[in-house]
Amino acid sequence: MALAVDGLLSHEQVAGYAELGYLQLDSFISQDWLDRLRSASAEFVEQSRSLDKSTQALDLEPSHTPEAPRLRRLTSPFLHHETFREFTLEGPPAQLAQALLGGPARFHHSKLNYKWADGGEEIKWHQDIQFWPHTDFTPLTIGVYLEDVDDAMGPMGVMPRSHKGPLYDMYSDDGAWAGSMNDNDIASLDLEAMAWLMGPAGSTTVHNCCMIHGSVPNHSPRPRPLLLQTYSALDSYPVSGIGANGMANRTGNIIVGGSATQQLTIDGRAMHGAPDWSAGGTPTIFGSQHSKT
Ligand SMILES: O=C(O)CCC(=O)C(=O)O
Repeated sequence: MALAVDGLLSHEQVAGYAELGYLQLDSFISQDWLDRLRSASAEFVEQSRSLDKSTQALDLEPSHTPEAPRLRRLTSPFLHHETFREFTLEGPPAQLAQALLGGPARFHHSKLNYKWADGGEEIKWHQDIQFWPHTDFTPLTIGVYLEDVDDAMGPMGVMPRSHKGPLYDMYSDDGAWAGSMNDNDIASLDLEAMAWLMGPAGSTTVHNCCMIHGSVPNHSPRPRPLLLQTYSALDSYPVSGIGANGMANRTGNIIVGGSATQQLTIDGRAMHGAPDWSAGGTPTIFGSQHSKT
């Protein structure tokens, strides 16, 4: 069943997102949702007390201890807690994605970046699309601050209009994947133009997959939990064999607000692709062509 998306955003907001590549919506999430999300998040902080090293789900800072937990990230929260699943696949971010993408959306992945107090790490300038290329540039990430965030807490910064610019190489000189832009490319940016996205708890950000963005360390005494979830248009598909797409195809690739059509457009040419055979095995062309005779 299609989710209700009408009236969620004004035409100006949708046009602003297209032009600038980002949106900021102050206090967009209700108190009820915030209470539920914080309570779910607190369960993982408690769980982390029994860990002395990171797991697939929980990424811990090196100085983490049971007495003083320091979490970097909860990976794929939607897989680990019903509240996160409902929020991401049926709640406000799923509706917002549909409002911006003009219909049902394809969920890709989610994460909860904690950026802990007193030194939570910086996230260097980067673009997302190189981490998980798609067949178009519709993917967008919706971030929800679970606490009030001010400029001492390492809010996310985005470079307006950079989603229309170059796609940077994020490998280092020795050929290793760096996951961030190199110093020469960063030197070419006007960092003064960066928009810092902050606001009261429940404030929500949207950034396009080609946007240059990142965040500075959190030197405040308060953690800065930011719940991020990525969606693309229904007819946009993750390209296999690159970056996070293999993992995301196993756990994400879930359609919100509609069902699969197998329509896609590559290099301007539209087609109706075959069904997804990943679960049940691939039929041969003989089976497909002669099964009805
Ligand atoms: O947490 C942040 O400030 C930015 C998050 C981000 O860009 C990422 O995790 O890819």
